[in-house]
Amino acid sequence: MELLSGIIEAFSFPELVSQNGGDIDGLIIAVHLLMLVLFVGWIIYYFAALWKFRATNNSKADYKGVKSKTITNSIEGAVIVAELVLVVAATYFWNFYVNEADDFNEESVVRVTAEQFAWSGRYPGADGQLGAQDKTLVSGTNPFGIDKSKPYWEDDVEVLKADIVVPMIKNDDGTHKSVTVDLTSKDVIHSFKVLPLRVCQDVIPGLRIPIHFRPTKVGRYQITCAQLCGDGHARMKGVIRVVDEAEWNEWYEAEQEKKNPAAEKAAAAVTTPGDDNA
Ligand SMILES: [Cu+2]
Repeated sequence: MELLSGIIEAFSFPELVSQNGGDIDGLIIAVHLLMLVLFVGWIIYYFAALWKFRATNNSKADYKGVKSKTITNSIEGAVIVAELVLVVAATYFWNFYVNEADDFNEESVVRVTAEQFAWSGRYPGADGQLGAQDKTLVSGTNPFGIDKSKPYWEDDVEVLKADIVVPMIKNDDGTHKSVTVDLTSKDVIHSFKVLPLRVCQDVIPGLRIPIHFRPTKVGRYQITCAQLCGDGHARMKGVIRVVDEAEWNEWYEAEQEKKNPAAEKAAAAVTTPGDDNA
């Protein structure tokens, strides 16, 4: 019984904590069903051919082969239909997945930087803008390769090789707000994979690749590197921590405070009278 439940678990989808992740599951199911149909079809064809061309019925081999075009045409037709089904099903499910991001805004973007062999995050500070990053500027004292000749970097919040924190915010209509993760790498190609969120995207040095998802459950989820990236690849695990809105605000403010206590106090002094009147 334990073995059976183990087998069922091994073939089941992992926990789903993303609003549109079900569409990815739908795509996986559609592809598997198509493969099942093809598998059964080819098995039937294989045994039919074995039977039709058996030695007792065709004692002398005919090296000219079959003259009729029926077989060739039906095989080509099967390949074209299978390809079409694949493209249509993939576009149908993927369309839902990629078209539903909220606009970029300061509360929902985190730049994730991969390196051999860890994940780090940066968040825009009070100005709502992320400073520029350039992998050629990476050094011992500038681990993100921040371009300090450009604006906006000073108040950015940084989490170096630690949990990537993202908010789970529920909209009034019951849907969840999307989180945009802007991916880049300092060294080689990695891949950002979080199974419960149903995201997997290659991370390429020199490029910024945004992905999005809508977390639906707070918790700690493992980030796996899904691209062989060096001898420490198997150890390249990270954690994405989904927190509720109150915890997110608390965490974000505390990180901003850590980063820039003076500016934070000045901002608080300006906003306090207005808050009191509200
Ligand atoms: Cu990696």
